[in-house]
Amino acid sequence: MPNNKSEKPSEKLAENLADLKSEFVSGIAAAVDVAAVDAVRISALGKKGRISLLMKTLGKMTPEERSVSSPAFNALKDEIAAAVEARRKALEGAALDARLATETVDVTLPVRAERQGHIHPVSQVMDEIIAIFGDMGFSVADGPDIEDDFHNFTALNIPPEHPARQMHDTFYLLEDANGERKVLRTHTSPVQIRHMMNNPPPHRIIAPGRTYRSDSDITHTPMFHQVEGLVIDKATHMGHLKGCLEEFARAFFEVDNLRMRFRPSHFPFTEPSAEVDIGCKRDGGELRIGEGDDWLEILGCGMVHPKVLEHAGIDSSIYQGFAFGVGIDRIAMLKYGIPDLRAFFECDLRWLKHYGFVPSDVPTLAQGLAR
Ligand code: 2NL
Repeated sequence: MPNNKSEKPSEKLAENLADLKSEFVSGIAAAVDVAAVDAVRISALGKKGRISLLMKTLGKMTPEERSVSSPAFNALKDEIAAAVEARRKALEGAALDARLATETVDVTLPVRAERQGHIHPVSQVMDEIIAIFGDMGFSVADGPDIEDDFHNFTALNIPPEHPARQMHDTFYLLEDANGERKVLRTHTSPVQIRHMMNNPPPHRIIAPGRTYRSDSDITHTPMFHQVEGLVIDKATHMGHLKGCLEEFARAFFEVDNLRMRFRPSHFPFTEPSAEVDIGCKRDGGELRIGEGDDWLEILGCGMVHPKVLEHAGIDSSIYQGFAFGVGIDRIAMLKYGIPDLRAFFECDLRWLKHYGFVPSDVPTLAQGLAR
């Protein structure tokens, strides 16, 4: 660097500061990370940094010298501080971009097998039942879990003194402002009552859903699942009921020549009423559906009681029909060999992985209900 005596002191100062500046600027430009930028900052602006030391010389200068040096030093200090800040920002931005690049998720990739969720057997069986009855021309109806006394009991010809109404069977809510006590529906029949009241006949519906009874032991849970079916038309008879339920049971249990029998029974909402058994064989702990000469009860059914039709606003001198009710949890256990009902509602992922179904295998009659 030329430094001859002909130079004025101010020129010499300017040249020295320019050298210092270019030294720091190239140091800052060469810094590859935030730590390196910080090292340059400390060497320039830290307590013992070169620029800080220059600032300290101002005190020993004459006022004339200081009036030239002070603005020059401050300008240098500001420029270096700004350059440090700019480089730090750039490096931090680049570091963030690099980190984000390593963390990108390609949402279009297929699900990893070990991360795949499973369809609960209850959901699977509901979908199977909907597929079977859908194929027979039934629609799916739904309604509230919290019901009033009329839709859950009275409309179904269940008299006030009937044991099913009593405290130990039904979950009652607290009295509302009108003194009315709502209930958690004890069956999905109220869905069908509502459907009949809100739509003109004929009717061909199923009502799957959650139901509630105050009952808890190895074969009962306080919340369980049911599907009910209802067919109402001018000439619907017991033969239609038998054909419909035979078709259902054969499709559901996937046994072509399933033996079935209809045993006389009693329900307040049907007359006549029957319980339906299917043929099975019990050898040891194993149950084989469609073989042997044993019987297994799977559902209840009957011709809808005229009083129920009248409660639902249907003229029972013109219309008649049948209804049935199936416990979904129980037939899921039977079909898929699941031993313990209570495990259904424990949300154990290992259980679900074992007994659950692959979401993409949607049940259809054409492709087989479950794979
Ligand atoms: C059973 C028995 C049954 C019905 C449910 C029904 C519904 C209406 C009118 C008449 Cl709206 N009946 N449902 C009929 C007979 C039996 O369920 O054992 N379920 C698990």
